Amino acid sequence: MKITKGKVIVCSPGRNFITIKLETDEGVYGIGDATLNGRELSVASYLEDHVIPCLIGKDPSNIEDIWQYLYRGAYWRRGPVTMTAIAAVDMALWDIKGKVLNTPVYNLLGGKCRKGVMVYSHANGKDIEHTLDEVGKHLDMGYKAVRAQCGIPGVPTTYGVPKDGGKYEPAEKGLPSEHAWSTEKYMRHVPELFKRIREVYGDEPLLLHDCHHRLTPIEAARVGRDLEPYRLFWMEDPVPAELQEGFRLIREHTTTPIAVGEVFNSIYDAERLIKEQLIDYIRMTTLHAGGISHMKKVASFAELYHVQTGSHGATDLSPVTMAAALHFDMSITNFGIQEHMAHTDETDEVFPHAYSFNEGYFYPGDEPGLGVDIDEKLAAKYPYDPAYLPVNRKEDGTLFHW
Ligand code: EZ4
Ligand code: CO
Repeated sequence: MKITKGKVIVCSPGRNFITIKLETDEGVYGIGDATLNGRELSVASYLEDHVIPCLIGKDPSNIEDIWQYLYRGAYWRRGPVTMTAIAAVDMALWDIKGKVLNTPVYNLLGGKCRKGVMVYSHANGKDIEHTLDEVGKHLDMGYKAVRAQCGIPGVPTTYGVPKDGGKYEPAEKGLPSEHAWSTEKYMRHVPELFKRIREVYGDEPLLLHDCHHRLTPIEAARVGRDLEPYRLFWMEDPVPAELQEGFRLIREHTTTPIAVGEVFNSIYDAERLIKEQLIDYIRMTTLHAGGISHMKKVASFAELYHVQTGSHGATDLSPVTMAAALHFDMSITNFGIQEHMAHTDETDEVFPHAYSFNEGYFYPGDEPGLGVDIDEKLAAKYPYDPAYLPVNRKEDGTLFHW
């Protein structure tokens, strides 16, 4: 069997997505997600100009060999663009293998470890009352776990909170807009949010919160400690994680579980965090961290150190990634939870998929391969529409982490 053709499909059904489609001489094709929010076209070029030409004529059965060819063979290792491009190819190859063997990808990864994949959704509100309503709506929809984010009094824009009251979407059209931030105001406000959620909805719902890399270790230690009475499932991205050692200080001060990893792209980004048991959940995804093949290694390594997975699943990860993540989540023993942010109807129409939601759990479906496709004709109706994540400044104008 040989790869005969590869193409990159750029579309924007509600937001921008990059998709690779690999075709073979036996008529079977596979698809993979290559979306890197705000840097989409760089991955498209990486694939079109440098990866696809090397794949033509290769046997798509040899997934690990192709992975190594693209990783070691490029000489330049790691980095979000490279690892997203490799991931896209990897997903497409697993999709092809499943279709050829007429079995869902989770079967190829060792089979099902559980009945379904527990997901958490997002409740975002402009203030505490609004967030309380949103938490209630998601619990009514059947979600067992909800991430709560809330506008902060005196701060005009906050991560996770839509400006216009519509659905929250991290990328905004046009060039990057500027947001403002006050750590002091945030730290005063966030414990009140979770106090109120527990008062209204009781102890049972699993509650999560994303600090979005905005704190220092000692600030994160304080937030973790202040939130202990409300028993969070996790505190996400407490600090920027370039300095893995920074997590030790947080760990020494709080029992609030810690999750990190959505911007990681290699097992080496998490090596110390996992080995020294400085985190509880590793949030790397099949999309930005080298595909299913690399994530299997991350999960196996994490398993040794009591670390569970908590795969990133925001709207900038296409339904192709959602499918890949669900097959992967089903197949590993140390799965923790999967993020889920609903795509727009336009996105779901462009990417027909077998996965489904019921009472807080997602199911990958039993179609051969990943069980997701792209409707290329429909995709062509939604051309690329430049959009960027915002940048963030402190109140005095200092450029800060978004
Ligand atoms: O800001 O995916 O947990 N989810 C997140 C996301 C990220 C976006 C960045 O592209 O933090 O909303
Ligand atoms: Co996050």
